[in-house]
Amino acid sequence: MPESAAAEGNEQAETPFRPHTSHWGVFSARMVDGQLEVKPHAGDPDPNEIIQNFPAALRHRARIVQPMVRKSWLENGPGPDERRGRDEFVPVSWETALDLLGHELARVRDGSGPGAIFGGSYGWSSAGRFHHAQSQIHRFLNVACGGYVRSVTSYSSGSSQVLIPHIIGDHEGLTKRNVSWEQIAEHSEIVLAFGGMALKNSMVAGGSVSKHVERGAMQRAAERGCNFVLVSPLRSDLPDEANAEWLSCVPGSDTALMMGIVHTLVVEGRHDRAFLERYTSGWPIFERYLLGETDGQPKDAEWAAALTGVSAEEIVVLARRLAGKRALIVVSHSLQRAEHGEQPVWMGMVLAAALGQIGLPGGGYGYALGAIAYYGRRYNAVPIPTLSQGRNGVSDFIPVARIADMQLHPGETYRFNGESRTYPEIKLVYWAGGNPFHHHQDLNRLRKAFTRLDTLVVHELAWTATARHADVVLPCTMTLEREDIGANSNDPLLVPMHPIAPPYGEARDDYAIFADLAERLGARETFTEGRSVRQWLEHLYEQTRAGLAEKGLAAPNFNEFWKGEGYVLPQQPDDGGYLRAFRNDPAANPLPTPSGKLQIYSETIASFEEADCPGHPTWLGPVYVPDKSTPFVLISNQPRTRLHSQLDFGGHSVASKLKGREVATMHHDDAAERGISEGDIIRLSNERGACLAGVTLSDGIRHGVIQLATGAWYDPADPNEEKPLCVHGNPNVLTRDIGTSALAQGCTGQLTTVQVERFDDNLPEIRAFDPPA
Ligand SMILES: Nc1nc2c(c(=O)[nH]1)N[C@H]1C(S)=C(S)[C@@H](COP(=O)(O)OP(=O)(O)OC[C@H]3O[C@@H](n4cnc5c(=O)[nH]c(N)nc54)[C@H](O)[C@@H]3O)O[C@H]1N2
Ligand SMILES: Nc1nc2c(c(=O)[nH]1)N[C@H]1C(S)=C(S)[C@@H](COP(=O)(O)OP(=O)(O)OC[C@H]3O[C@@H](n4cnc5c(=O)[nH]c(N)nc54)[C@H](O)[C@@H]3O)O[C@H]1N2
Ligand SMILES: [Mo]
Repeated sequence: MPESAAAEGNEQAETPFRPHTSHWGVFSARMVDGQLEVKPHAGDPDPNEIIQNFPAALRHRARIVQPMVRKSWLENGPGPDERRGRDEFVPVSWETALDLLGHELARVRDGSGPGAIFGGSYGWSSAGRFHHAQSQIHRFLNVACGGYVRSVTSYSSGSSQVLIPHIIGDHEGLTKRNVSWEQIAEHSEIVLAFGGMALKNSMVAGGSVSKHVERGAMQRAAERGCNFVLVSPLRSDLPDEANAEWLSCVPGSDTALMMGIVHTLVVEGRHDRAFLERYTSGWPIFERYLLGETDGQPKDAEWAAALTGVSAEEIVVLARRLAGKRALIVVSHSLQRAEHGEQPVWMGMVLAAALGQIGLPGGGYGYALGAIAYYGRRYNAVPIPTLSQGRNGVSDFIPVARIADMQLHPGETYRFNGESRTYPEIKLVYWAGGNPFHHHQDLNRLRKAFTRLDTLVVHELAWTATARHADVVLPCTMTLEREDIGANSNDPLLVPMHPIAPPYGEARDDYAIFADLAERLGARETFTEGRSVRQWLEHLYEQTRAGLAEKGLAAPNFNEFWKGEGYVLPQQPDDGGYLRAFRNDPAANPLPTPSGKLQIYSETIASFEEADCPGHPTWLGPVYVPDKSTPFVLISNQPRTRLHSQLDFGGHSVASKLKGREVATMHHDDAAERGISEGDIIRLSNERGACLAGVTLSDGIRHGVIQLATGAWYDPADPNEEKPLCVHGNPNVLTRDIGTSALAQGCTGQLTTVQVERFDDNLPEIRAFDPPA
């Protein structure tokens, strides 16, 4: 056979790449000789390498092969049990697993009522509008069990979500329809970013993202002459392309720094009095506090310098540089994921208001810009497909990060957003699409909390620590093993997500699992509405198609859409959202706050009388103060090589580890003082627990600070101990399980204090990715 014919023959036999999407980007994939190949979407200017976790993950031994039931639960029935997370598992058939679980759900539902089921099931699960695990589990619990205790707010923005409606208005609008990357590229003169806008973070978007635009936008802005100033303990929180100045600050001190800047503006008469007068309420009360008239302490640059580690001179110069410019103040989510996390969010708004820039293109307050790729973009003009979740018959809820408190303190009261509430008595917890052993703080406490239940059910694609602590473990498909529609309300590309590989082992779709369970609870028809998966996709697609048709736009039918590479939806104008409208005409477009203005003082919040969240931004003293036994501040931020804990066993994530462990960053000098060198294994510890990590040394981190990203799977050396050493590097064995304040009760996982030592003992084996024996 001539060579060219052979080549042709090969080409014909080649499996085509087919489109799919993920939280980390649109891509296409195919299987060749049992190996998965992925390549990023051709239209993406700056693809995210996290998609490279898929190939090794797809058939990894960490995947769950078949349904499993915990031995003691199987033998003794449901009930509180210390052995959760330490016990053996018994493989069972799907039939048996679903019979047992259907029976248990009926027992709890009929015996204690749906209010004894916690179905918050917080977590990012996978992209795909139909197989979205949270939508599936909530729909199932509503339809088949009469509802569930839910969770409100998120680990991402637990304090800002409660605070912002009191002081500005709609949280979603503030983050998603406000200052955009297009405006920054064109208009901003100075961008002051507290916590930065790290590209590692904005590479991710829940649902899908077809174009990663952040790097390019910062580069264009910098080339035009826009100045970026980064306030962070880590220099890498802005990309090289931003050409930023770096102000290294003490973690947790941003509120003081902002106050020092505003104080300088005020005493030098550089604040925008007309703006404050017209668009804000409560400034005079705050100004008295700022100037020290109420507490005897002026919040001046000298005062701020002592708290923040940024010199008074730098603070004064920065204040002068900001005044009169098209200035954008950015405050990252991370700042509010710490005790008193409400304060920097509120004070950031006050700083932006004092500069008078709120509502102008490229200026004002870009809260959370750069944290995720759905901020700073345009909204779609038509609805994206959404699965209806039905009606929840239970009104009770908890703030999401109070999950361990709920289980450890049933019947006790707590404060939340001005209310005194009571923790419910939960018997059964059901999780699909989240990993509390990733997201929650003080994991040794969480382990204890999970011993108190009758039953923990987990749907997972792999043996996470959460799955290991469950009584019933049901293996679910990975996104690549099913068909779906990918979309995000801030990304124009609607993606036909084709199945690339058959399900692993006996794994089934969450939908199929819930449908069979619903049958056992007498609700199959209501749950499935008689539709197959493909019929559901057609049904959901119709929402978007109808939206397009209504606008008189070409609206391909499902089959045409399915055959294509993705359909580009129309988007709304980049109009600055409600803050621009408010600025242009505050009488016609008041903010949905009690005063209709930006609330520098909030009577409502003041009336709650919470000592840890007074009526205006307040410096409540440093929280994360190193001492002799814990001399370092630990930053546990988002990981660069994966999304949270997802596919930690994938190739890209594993390649970033050192001797199989997560890598921490510390300053050269701090390391030298402790005899620690590049590439060593270190032990981080405090009163709550300890973990091992690899270490890399840098001068891009502040002295006295150590950084260890989240996401390494919890891997206890000896699970029978009360506070076992995590040998893999999960920082949540160290973080404290306490709310941001009585106002918001948000997650405080970002910061804590720790001891750091070189680890010279024999290195314990990593077993996080081995299935249980
Ligand atoms: N210390 C500290 N802790 C933190 C943070 C921090 O800054 N510091 N950040 C917090 C933040 S912002 C967040 S959002 C949380 C994130 O916490 P999570 O959202 O809980 O973390 P993920 O690892 O994304 O968990 C998703 C899980 O769903 C599984 N999954 C994926 N697809 C499917 C599916 O189709 N079906 C089912 N059943 N399961 C699926 C994955 O395997 C994974 O285990 O973590 C928080 N925790
Ligand atoms: N690659 C990747 N991207 C992600 C995620 C992921 O898991 N992986 N998770 C996504 C999710 S769910 C969310 S909510 C967002 C989270 O967005 P963020 O919460 O903003 O992200 P983090 O990486 O936790 O923190 C950003 C930076 O804040 C800095 N920082 C920490 N404490 C302080 C402080 O007190 N002061 C100052 N000035 N800076 C501080 C840290 O150096 C850190 O790198 O990220 C999203 N993007
Ligand atoms: Mo998040």
